[in-house]
Amino acid sequence: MTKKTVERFSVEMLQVLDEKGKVDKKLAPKLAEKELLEMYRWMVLCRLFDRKAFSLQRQGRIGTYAQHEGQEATGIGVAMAMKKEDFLFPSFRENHALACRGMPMENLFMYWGGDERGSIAPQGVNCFPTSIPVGTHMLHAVGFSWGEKLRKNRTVAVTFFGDGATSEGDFHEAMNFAGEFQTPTVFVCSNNSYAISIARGKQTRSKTLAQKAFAYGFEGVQVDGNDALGVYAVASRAIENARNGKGPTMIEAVTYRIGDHTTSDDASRYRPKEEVEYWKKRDPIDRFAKYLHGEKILDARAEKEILAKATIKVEEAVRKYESAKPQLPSDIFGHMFAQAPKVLKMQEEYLEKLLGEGKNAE
Ligand SMILES: Cc1ncc(C[n+]2csc(CCOP(=O)(O)OP(=O)(O)O)c2C)c(N)n1
Repeated sequence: MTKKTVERFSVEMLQVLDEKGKVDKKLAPKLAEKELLEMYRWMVLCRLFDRKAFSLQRQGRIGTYAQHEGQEATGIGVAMAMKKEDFLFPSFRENHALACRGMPMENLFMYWGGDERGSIAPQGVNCFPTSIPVGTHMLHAVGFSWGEKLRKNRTVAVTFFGDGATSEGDFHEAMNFAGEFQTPTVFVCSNNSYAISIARGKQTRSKTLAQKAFAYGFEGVQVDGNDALGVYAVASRAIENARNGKGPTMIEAVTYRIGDHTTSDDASRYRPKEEVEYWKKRDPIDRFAKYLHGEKILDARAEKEILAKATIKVEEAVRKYESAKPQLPSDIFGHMFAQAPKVLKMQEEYLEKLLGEGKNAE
């Protein structure tokens, strides 16, 4: 009888910028000053967008909203590593990545305001709609990227999902297919420590989430998800590998959701205050600002100016969202099927009739 080890794996964790904003120059990606400032601007803008959306929800001006505060480095680090031709398949916490990829912020407000037209990406903005069902969109990303591979296009599909999504069957089907068919897919798990009230430790006995990739035959890496430079570095490598026929990668970005799960949650009922405080000290934007200050790329005046400009942009998006014409029944029914099933057609006609008669559709 013989006994031998047939497989071993190890998971690397990358951090380029530490909690104090100190950079590891050997690991830092090559980014010009202009690009670093761009990264900072996007993170600031997205944080303002997020806080505004929360406030609009509290005033009844949009519906339920999922905040991404604390996760900006993951969203922006990945989005900036993508090329224009690549496609984004977001979950519901990726307003940062969507905005950075060119989705107008008024569209995002529209979407969260219950207006389906918000999901329509302008021509040339390669973003699939936000997925509320947990994990289903990973399969779309894999199918899409497989198609691109068969067509010999060099497009990469990047999909975001949470730690909780790794417990879904769809995640495993998507990962298995991607591994077997070596699709150009990058799986980005924003491990923000909770799936609503279920802590990461209760989700799976796996030491890391990244290691799940090894079971499907490809690489899984961990990165400090609050370190925009680290995220950018691992995402760039994964995306270029996918583009060059080297197959998929799974990135586990270790981060934290500072806010509630959504505006209909109260995280204080299941999370200790000290834990939130611990993560607030690891804020991705503060850390990046410290780094930029140290490098003399940013000063207090420029910081103020960036904040002021971002405020104007967000307010302008709110104005556009709130001044848009109300949607028509065809906007509500028109986006799922090329040919609507009979039952949907009947519902649309019924709604049109009621509205025509000036009655409340309820
Ligand atoms: C298929 C499916 N099951 C359940 C839900 C309800 N649900 C919404 S968000 C969520 C938790 C998701 O957690 P995670 O994947 O960690 O993402 P996060 O919310 O932390 O970003 C659940 C169970 C859903 N939307 N879709």
